[in-house]
Amino acid sequence: MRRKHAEQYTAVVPADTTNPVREQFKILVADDSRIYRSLVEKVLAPEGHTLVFAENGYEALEAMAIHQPSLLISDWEMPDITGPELCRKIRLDQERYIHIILLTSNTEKDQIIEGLAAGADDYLTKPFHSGELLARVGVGRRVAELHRQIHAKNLLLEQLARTDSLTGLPNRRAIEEWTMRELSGAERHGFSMWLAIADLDHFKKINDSCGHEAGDLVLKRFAGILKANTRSSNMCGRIGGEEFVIALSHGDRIGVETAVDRIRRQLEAEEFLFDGIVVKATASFGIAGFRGSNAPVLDELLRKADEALYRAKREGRNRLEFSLPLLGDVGAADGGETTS
Ligand code: GH3
Ligand code: MG
Ligand code: MG
Ligand code: MG
Repeated sequence: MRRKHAEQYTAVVPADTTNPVREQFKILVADDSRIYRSLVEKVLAPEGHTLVFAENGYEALEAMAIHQPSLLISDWEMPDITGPELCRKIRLDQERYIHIILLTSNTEKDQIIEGLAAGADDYLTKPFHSGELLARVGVGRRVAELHRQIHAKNLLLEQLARTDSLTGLPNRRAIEEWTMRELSGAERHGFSMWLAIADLDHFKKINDSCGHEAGDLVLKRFAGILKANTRSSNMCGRIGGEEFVIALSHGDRIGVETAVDRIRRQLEAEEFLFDGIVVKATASFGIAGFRGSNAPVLDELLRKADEALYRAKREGRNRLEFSLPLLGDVGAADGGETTS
């Protein structure tokens, strides 16, 4: 019933298409007075704002969830909950910040203080002056735009904090977060989880003979191979200088061996031309896995993979070695032989 009302009073005013920022600026007007709703509409609609209307507090909360407006203009007295109560509910629940202007017929300072303490950012007294409403909405827009910019920058920073700047691959932190989640999923749902550490062979030599930039190019090319070979259910990343990780879920040992060896062969087939000289690069891989209950901590899986990697280096490089048996009570039944 309430939903029907919310829709009935939702007047989406055509936005100014030449101004994308303004187009996105949604204003929710909550007022039980039809007269005041249309007065606000008359002032704001010509400005090109997108307006949504609610005629009580609960309709306003519903419209907030559906339309996610940037600004709320709320009446103080409404039949179900008051404007300050609405503010308090919004400030409790909302992750996104919304700028709130309270409309009140009461000019008592105590009431204004109460409204601001409840979470309102601004207030206007009824009957309002249309120029003042426009000006205060303008302030709200500036604040909302700052919030939007901060939010976008935070998202970017979060992304950068999890990305290796040279290769664009997930970094150690991102790998740790992903694999820890995946390990607990593997424990709960009984699927296997594998971790391969890849380490470029004699990489120092490439740096020493061709220069650091050439080394960087090899790292980027290898990252490209890893990306191209990573299915959506898996993950790869760079954990250190010339060390990378490939995390694979759900596969069996043969499948993992096939997938990792494909990566090994693709790098082996690459030719790098530095100062007219063809340079080749290879990598060694150490693989450890888990299957069963009581998942290991990530460090334990990494340590096992590292042991296998050292075996691959000792055995001649450009190869892969498994740490067997797998960790976990089901994985232990998977046999103890090593493959290369
Ligand atoms: P091994 O086969 O035993 O792994 O030999 P390696 O030479 O690859 O191993 P080592 O650990 O001796 O050398 C790793 C080198 O990786 C040394 C370091 O300068 C280089 N390295 C680490 N990070 C970067 C990077 O970001 N760019 C470049 N170009 N080189 C890097
Ligand atoms: Mg009212
Ligand atoms: Mg290394
Ligand atoms: Mg190396």
